[in-house]
Amino acid sequence: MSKTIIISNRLPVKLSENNGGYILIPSEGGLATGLGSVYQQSGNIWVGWPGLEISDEAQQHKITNDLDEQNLKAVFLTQDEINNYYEGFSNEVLWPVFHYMPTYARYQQAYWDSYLSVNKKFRDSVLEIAEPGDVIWIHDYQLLLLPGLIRAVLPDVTIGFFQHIPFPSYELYRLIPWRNEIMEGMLGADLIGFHTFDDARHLVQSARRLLPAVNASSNEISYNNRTIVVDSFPMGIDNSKFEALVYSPLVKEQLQTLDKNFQNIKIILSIDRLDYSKGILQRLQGYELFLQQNPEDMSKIVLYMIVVPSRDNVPQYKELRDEIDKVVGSINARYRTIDWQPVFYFYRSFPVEELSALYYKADVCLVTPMRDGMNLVCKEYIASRINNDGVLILSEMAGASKELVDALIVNPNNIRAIANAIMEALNMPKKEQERRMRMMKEIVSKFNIGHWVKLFMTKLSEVKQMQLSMYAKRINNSTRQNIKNFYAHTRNRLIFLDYDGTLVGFKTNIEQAAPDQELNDLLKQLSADKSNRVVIVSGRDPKFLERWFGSLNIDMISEHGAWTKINGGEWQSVPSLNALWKKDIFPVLESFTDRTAGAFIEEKDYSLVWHYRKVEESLGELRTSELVNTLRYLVEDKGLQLLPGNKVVEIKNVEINKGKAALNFLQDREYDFIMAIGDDHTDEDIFKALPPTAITIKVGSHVSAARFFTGNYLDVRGFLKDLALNHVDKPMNV
Ligand code: GDG
Repeated sequence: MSKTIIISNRLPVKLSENNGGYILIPSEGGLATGLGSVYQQSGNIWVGWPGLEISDEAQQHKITNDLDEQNLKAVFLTQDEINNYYEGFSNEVLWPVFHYMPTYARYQQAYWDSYLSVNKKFRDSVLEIAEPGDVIWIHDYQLLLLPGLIRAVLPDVTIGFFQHIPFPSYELYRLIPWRNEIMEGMLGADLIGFHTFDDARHLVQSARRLLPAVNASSNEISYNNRTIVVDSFPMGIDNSKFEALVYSPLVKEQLQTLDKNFQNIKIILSIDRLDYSKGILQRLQGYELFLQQNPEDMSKIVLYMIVVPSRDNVPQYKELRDEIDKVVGSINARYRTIDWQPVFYFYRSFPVEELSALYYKADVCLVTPMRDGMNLVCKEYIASRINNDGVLILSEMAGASKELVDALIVNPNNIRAIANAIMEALNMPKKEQERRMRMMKEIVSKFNIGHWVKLFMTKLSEVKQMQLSMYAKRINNSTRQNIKNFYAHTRNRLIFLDYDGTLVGFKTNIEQAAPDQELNDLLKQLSADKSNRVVIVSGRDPKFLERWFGSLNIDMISEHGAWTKINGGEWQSVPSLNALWKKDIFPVLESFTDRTAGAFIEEKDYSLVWHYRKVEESLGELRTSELVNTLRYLVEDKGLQLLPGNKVVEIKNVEINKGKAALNFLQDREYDFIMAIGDDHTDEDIFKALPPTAITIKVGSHVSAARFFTGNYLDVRGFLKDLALNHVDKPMNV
């Protein structure tokens, strides 16, 4: 039976030394709770690092057995790996760049080497248990290479990947020296999830710009003959746990102390791990500005600030900690009175009951990261507000701001805006607090952690289904064999072959797409068979086709059907075509070409083509959509057709159509084998025009009227070679 394997850098338990041995302490984190329902089911498993270096083999063995009972599997890491893969590449390269702080990044080769080798270590551990029908869900930036590494060994396995931190825009991502390897690793997944749509959009754009083999439309990427879906799945919390905590005796006790210590004082709460992405210093500045601007409010409020220690052996973190100490010290020194101090600062972690009491007690929660994938603290605050009061001030740079729109949203760099938001929060009428809090609670409770897991898993299985339905059309070995057998038993064959993208790859320079020796030999071989009538159907002009195929025994359709050449005769054009319209359209294309470096116009007898294959991608797309809008009405008035294609926009007479041209070939003879292969949407006209028994094959995409599809021009060549060899196994119908 198939199983689900969850993989993350850390297991949902932590090893802790205890009397010379070890004990396992369960994690209280939201992810562990949410995925508990998945990995604890019999047969399923969670793979990860247990959080401590264990070098002794006997200990490793014992821990492995203990973990096994809880459906957990450890990947043991050495201190060197922890330093280079985890602290190094993950936290000193990926973390700063993905949080838009590239100046903190240290691109060291040793970090990368270790990152690659540890990802391989995780792969090997997974391969010990994974089987082809399994569902694998990989988490976060420490394991970006893992989807690709597993895919290389188990090509059909289902892989989901979720990244908990932001994915930056291309301009940031491209800074990483190993950006292509990382992108290829991620694209090993079937479904890639982020907290926000912006992150998803950034990944799709980086993939398109970095990997030439990537084709992408909205949130679908087609790469290496697979379709990968990229989507947003905003993660939630275990809201009922936080609601229930407020009623627990331990929390009640904490509340009594807080009530006693902060009588008639409003608490502004701030909780973060020590990190430069959290905007802690700017928050303090905002608070200080508020104090300066509202001296009458002093002594009625405090900032209760918890910073949880993290990575403070790393110089940048140590500096940040020292800086926070200094700023807090300075604010307290400047504004404190004999019975009041403005900032209560704690540099340590707290038991969850104390957090719960603080969430319940705080009048305002101040969450202003410079960048945050989601931020769960703000959701925990909302869940703990059982009386529906309190105000959340939230940075627009946190993923959570996309959902919690009823918070007071601030730009964390805008110190004045933070000060003003504090002012607004402290003075907000109860009714307004309640209105906002109720709306936010609805979201936090509906989109909770269980819902998140369900949404992701459901989508993952839908993506797999979608891929399978594509595979039904993909030319697999058995379809290929059937077509070969059919071919071998027929004697009157008509074969339509598109040229660019079907028989040769896509070239930046259109003149470069000349046929090579292999293709020439193949076409010669195919056309030498007396049973075959081979027709090249292209958008190219007659001159180009004549130059490269004129000497072969093949027929040709050029300019998408405007011209035809049969049995080595003269080129014939479709009767009554006119090209007078070109003089009106040409100047429009020219004005776009003048504004767009790299663009050029190709003039054919009965069509004009605006090419942008050499233009910077996004600019090319922008100009094309402008061009299409500009020409739309002009083209209709003149009875023309506008055809956006692969890095081109073509304008031609409506009567010209590859399908119509192809049908002419069917009139003079009876064929027992008809086949058409093409890659762009002008070929769709042929696929639709041919009888349903024809073998129609789309190259590079499954969205087509064709019956089958195949990956790229190399697959087409291999397939045609196979046919030409004409090997017969057994007769079969296709
Ligand atoms: C990544 C992304 C994304 C904090 N202090 C204490 C404590 N906490 C708990 C909070 C909360 C969690 O830590 C912090 O929440 P984050 O949202 O920052 O989560 P991370 O795992 O650090 O970060 C982030 C998240 O993944 C989920 O995808 O939201 O953007 O960076 O749950 O309650 N818990 C206890 N004592 C503390 O002192 N017990």
